[in-house]
Amino acid sequence: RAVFDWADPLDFEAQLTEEERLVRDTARDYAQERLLPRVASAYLEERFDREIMSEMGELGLLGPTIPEEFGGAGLGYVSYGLVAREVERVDSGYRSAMSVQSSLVMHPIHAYGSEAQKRRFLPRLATGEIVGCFGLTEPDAGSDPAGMRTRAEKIDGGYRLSGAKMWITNAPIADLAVVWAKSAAHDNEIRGFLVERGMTGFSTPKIEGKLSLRASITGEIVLDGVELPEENLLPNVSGLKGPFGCLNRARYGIGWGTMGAAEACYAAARSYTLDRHQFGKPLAATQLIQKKLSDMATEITLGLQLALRAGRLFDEGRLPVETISMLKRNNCGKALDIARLARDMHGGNGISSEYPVMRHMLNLETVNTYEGTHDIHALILGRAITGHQAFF
Ligand code: TGC
Ligand code: FAD
Repeated sequence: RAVFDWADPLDFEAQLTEEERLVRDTARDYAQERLLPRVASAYLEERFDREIMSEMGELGLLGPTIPEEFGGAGLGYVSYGLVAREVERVDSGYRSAMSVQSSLVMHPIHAYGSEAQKRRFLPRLATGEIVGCFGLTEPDAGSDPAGMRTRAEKIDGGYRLSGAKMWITNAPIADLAVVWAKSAAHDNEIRGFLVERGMTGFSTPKIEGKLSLRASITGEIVLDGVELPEENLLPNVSGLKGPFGCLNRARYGIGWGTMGAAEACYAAARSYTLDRHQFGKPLAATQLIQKKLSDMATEITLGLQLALRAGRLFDEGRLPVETISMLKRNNCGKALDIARLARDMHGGNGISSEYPVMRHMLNLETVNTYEGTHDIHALILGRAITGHQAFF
């Protein structure tokens, strides 16, 4: 009879193409050899090493779906997902840095930017020479971005931006910020603006004291009457569909990434409970522990199939955005449950930074919240299922 593989019960591996396996292996080798050794101290010291962006850029892990003529790798969305899974197997914060640059900065410039903007920014973002961030959330507008207060007013030759963005990944180290603002010159529609480091009135104070995602750097964006030229407006999109088009891609990547974090927790819990003896036998030889491992294995196996199917549909241009909500919501929620179980199964050792489980658990609290909270995605799905919106 066929042999059961505890790490791959449905032979996920066989469903990948040769190219996808190659991309996955590159990302896995990098993550395990270069990211894993630095993550525990980075987390404890609340530190993000800037050179990670250049290292990822060198390997083609930034903007992997962007066409090669703009410095990307021209890969499909399954490859992008596989990269997210390998990076988040180490830490959600590192995947965050990668997905903001790829989906939230390079994608809007590629999809909505002018030819000049694409040529000027994309190749340097792809190599990690410059770092970008994405400013949508504000102190008083999170789940409801339509309530944003940031404004753009028309001035001679360009725009003046005023407002503030909150909880922005990579902001303190960003050379470039994609900022969404209501533009008076465009009927108060939401428009995207490229704000560059050095522009007067633009600052990005770091948010200190996070108890989650500590190996990722987060900040505010302060826009104190920042004046920018007409050529820094993203010309080809207007309205909330602009930022949502970027979020679709980042949410999709999170659906994959969280499975990497869950797999790391599952593997750690299996190995720990096989080694650890209590009451004269391995913890793994008890019924309760086996039930927990079985639940983890089942949810990861299902979650990966969901991600892979979504990726195939994405590459065919047939992935509904509501299915992305299902993927993001399910896989984040399940990964968080798995991390909490794994933390518990490690007993007292589970709270130590020597084991990865509590770090993953704390990270996943953020991942469950950003890019649309768990409940917001239930409402997006609920609207699609019933035809009734229940946000307000
Ligand atoms: P609604 O009326 O639903 O839509 C307004 C317009 O947008 C269009 N649209 C979409 N377009 C593309 N993709 C999607 N997923 C879209 N969803 C909606 C829609 O067709 C409409 O277009 P038009 O032309 O008719 O005007 O808007 P609403 O205001 O009712 O939205 C409600 C809701 C809850 C769905 C939405 O606001 C939402 O998703 N809220 C969550 C906010 C969120 O996800 N924020 C994320 C901030 S960025 C972040 O967290 C980065 S973390 C990065 C990291 O570190 O990894
Ligand atoms: P709220 O919107 O105030 O939600 C609070 C609670 O109310 C949640 O449980 C929510 O589900 C619930 N709720 C809200 N509305 C409803 C409703 N209608 N019905 C029922 N329940 C509801 N944003 C960016 O723009 N760029 C970034 O790079 C970025 N990076 C981030 C990094 C980190 C570490 C964190 C923590 C956040 C980041 N965010 C970023 C912001 C993130 O997207 C928001 O935190 C998220 O969208 C939720 O918004 P909020 O925090 O204002 O919570």
